[in-house]
Amino acid sequence: MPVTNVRTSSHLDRRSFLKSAAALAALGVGGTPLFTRGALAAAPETLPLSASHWGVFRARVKNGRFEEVIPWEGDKHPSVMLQGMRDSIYSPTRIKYPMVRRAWLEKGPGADPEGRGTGDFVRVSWDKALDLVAAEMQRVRKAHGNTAIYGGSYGWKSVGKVHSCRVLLWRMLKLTGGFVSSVGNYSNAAASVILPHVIGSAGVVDQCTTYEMLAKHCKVLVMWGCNPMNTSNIAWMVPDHGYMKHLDEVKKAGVKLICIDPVRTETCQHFGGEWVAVKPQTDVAMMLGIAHVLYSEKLHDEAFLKKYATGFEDFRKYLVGETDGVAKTADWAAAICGVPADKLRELAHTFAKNRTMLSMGWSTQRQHHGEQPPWMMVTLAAMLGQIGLPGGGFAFSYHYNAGVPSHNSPSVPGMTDGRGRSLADLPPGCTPGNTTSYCMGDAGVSIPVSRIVEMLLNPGMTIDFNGSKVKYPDIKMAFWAGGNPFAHHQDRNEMLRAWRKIETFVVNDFQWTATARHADIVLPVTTSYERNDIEQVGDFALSHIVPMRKIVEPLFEARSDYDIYAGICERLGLKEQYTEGLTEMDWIRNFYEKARMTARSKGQELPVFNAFWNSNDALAFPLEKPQRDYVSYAAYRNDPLLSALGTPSGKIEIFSKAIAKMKYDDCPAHPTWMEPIERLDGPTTKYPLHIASNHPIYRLHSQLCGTSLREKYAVAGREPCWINPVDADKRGLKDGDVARAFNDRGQILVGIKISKDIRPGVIRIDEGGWYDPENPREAGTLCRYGDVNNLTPSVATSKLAQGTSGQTGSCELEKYQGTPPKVAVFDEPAKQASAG
Ligand SMILES: Nc1nc2c(c(=O)[nH]1)N[C@H]1C(S)=C(S)[C@@H](COP(=O)(O)OP(=O)(O)OC[C@H]3O[C@@H](n4cnc5c(=O)[nH]c(N)nc54)[C@H](O)[C@@H]3O)O[C@H]1N2
Ligand SMILES: Nc1nc2c(c(=O)[nH]1)N[C@H]1C(S)=C(S)[C@@H](COP(=O)(O)OP(=O)(O)OC[C@H]3O[C@@H](n4cnc5c(=O)[nH]c(N)nc54)[C@H](O)[C@@H]3O)O[C@H]1N2
Ligand SMILES: [Mo]
Repeated sequence: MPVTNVRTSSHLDRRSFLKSAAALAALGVGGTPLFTRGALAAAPETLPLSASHWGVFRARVKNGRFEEVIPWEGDKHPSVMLQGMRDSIYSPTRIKYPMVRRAWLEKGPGADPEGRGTGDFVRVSWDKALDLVAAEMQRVRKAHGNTAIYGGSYGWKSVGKVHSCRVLLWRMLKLTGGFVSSVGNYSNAAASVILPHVIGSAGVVDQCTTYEMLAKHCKVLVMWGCNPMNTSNIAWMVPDHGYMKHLDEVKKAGVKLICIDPVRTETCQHFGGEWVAVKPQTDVAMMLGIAHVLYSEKLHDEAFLKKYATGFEDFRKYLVGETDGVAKTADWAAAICGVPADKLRELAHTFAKNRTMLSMGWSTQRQHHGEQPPWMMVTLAAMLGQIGLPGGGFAFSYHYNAGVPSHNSPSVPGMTDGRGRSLADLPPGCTPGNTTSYCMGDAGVSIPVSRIVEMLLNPGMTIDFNGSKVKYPDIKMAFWAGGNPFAHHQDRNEMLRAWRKIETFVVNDFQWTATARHADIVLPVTTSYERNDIEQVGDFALSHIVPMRKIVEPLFEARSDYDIYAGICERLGLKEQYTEGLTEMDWIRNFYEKARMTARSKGQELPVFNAFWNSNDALAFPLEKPQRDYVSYAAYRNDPLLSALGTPSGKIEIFSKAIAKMKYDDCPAHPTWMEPIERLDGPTTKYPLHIASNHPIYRLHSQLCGTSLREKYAVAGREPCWINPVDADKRGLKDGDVARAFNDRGQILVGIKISKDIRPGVIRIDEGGWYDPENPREAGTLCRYGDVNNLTPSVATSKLAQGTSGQTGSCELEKYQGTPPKVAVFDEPAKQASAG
């Protein structure tokens, strides 16, 4: 998920900035001071500008009500998701008041934990709610210490540097004593832990060779489980949607697109790409088959491997079967991955003969043994020998807005932890294994983020993690802001059992997600449309700084996360330390002024704050040639000594001595095919259908599920389940049917959508559907709407990364007999409706 540190090879000095700024000014598209054209001509008060994960937009406001979303003029490919935003302000699932679960309120912390999710809440005043939270934090800390409070609070909170709610929560929890934190993410945990061992950097947050360079030099672009036309709709900051124009340039240039994916994706369809419908979770076997063809036909680049990589010889022995007696031939691979051996041979020849870019998304590493696909991809690219050449090599972030060139802009800082230490969304230094107290929530413990349920179920247990050990603390209280664990975490029923061990669960949100419904104390927060803020546009493009202007006044009793934590700190005598005496606008101004100073050191003169804020427009930054011509790993290729990689050997590590030393049974020292716990046609797999729990087209995870956008995709009022006609026929299923998807972990209802764009044996149920338990007290109860994480396993990728395996899992489907139960999760909870 979060991409905040974009790395490019070159930084511009002042002179080159001035030169290019002058050139841009001559073209009338930039200059000093920096404003987008026509900025001041906008009518600020009628169409306030703001920004979201779905893009920059203007709001038409009438009588204090947000009536219409108008995509920003600078966004040439606005996301359809923008049209769902308004509903999240006004929907029946809006949390209106502070609420406390009745049993908790009447009988105290830990009472009737099975009753969570039943909706029996009591409305309380803000004063009472904040008193309860502050007192409970003190009680828990006094009785059990700081390590009894979990504040990892993972999730895709709203954009904005000031109201970044997870950071604000950490600031409060650190100031008041400390907490158990988390490292890593659900997005790319496996890749971002393995790749530093292999290429010396996290890979997933590195800029890619620009699309412009691909259009010029690349002949074959392989989208390996990679679908930018869906997943680049959003960004961790604000999406620029620049990828669309660039993708079209690549298409016009005649680059051949090959999509290796169980789904014929939007990207594949748009390009008229060739679809290779691999069996999910078998990509490593498929790549080994291709590697074997390259090796046995001497198509691999020995000189490159010698000069730029280490350990090929160890890998070679495995490839040809000297170590385990199994040659990883195309025929061997075909039997596993379902792609015919001739096709694998053809792919090997195509890759070797043409300038080829291998571009992998992140689904393949969000699987059991998810460390292996990215490692094998780098190995395959190293054998092809094109790494560092324009248009060739490998990439891990084209699906995530990379490849759009980075503008020359200053970064806008965010909140600190109250002791002056930066609290970036993803603290750059907080890589797994970093045991400084700063990364550990100041309580001395931090866990790999997706291990939360394992931690709750096993206090005191020690696990391996990338060469270090983590001992699980005993958690009594958890605080969540800006995430939806009852959507994002796997194996919902196991999770429900684990949650019963928590005595107090506090949730800040603006909507009644399943997480809020399972809380003990629910605090209603403002949406980002009800407050002011500031943000940058384009996680990689970094093209603008955008004022986020308040659109409407807060609804009901909603308060900002900032005000909520200030209120808690006030009760513990720490309000001044928390707020530093600053208001919302003070913080925005401060962050802008810091960016202005950084810009000045680059020779840019930004407008004064008031001019920026009142312009009601985004501030544009120049784009320069070195960034437009960026080629990843060119510096390494040109000078492997001066630009050595950050690995122990300074080279690409196909064999890692560091990993060998760890002696993990589930992560050997070179890329290896290992059977996942479950897979399509796997030797011990019980259920016949693989579940692709992809990222949704019309949502950001669970966000916007409770809006009218649902009408665009829901089938029979449920989350859609894509299925191939062959599999539907076998089960007597028709388009629009309600079906029950089930396995030993859980059961959900889904709406059937028959499509030839999905491989036989695979169904697609996107992650993020709202969990709607029929009987919340009963383990294994039916989810009426279709939260796919009732079916997925919670197994970790391996001891190395301890990442989520959300894209692993298999199930069976059957037509639902009788009248399906009504979906209730999008209704207002009864108690709130009757309150006040
Ligand atoms: N099976 C399966 N599971 C997956 C995945 C998968 O591919 N397959 N993908 C995983 C990935 S990559 C990710 S990143 C996670 C995503 O998981 P999450 O990031 O937890 O999902 P979101 O739905 O974005 O949840 C964000 C929540 O924050 C709330 N929120 C927004 N703004 C604010 C604010 O200002 N203040 C407060 N207090 N709350 C706010 C929203 O209302 C919403 O409830 O899911 C993971 N789960
Ligand atoms: N619209 C939208 N965009 C998003 C998000 C969202 O929720 N909605 N979430 C954002 C976040 S937080 C993240 S982390 C990224 C996630 O980005 P990704 O992880 O790349 O996205 P996914 O949709 O999970 O998977 C991408 C493709 O991989 C394919 N795939 C699944 N399993 C396999 C397999 O075993 N082998 C192969 N070869 N292909 C496979 C899927 O069919 C899909 O086409 O997306 C981001 N972008
Ligand atoms: Mo993610």
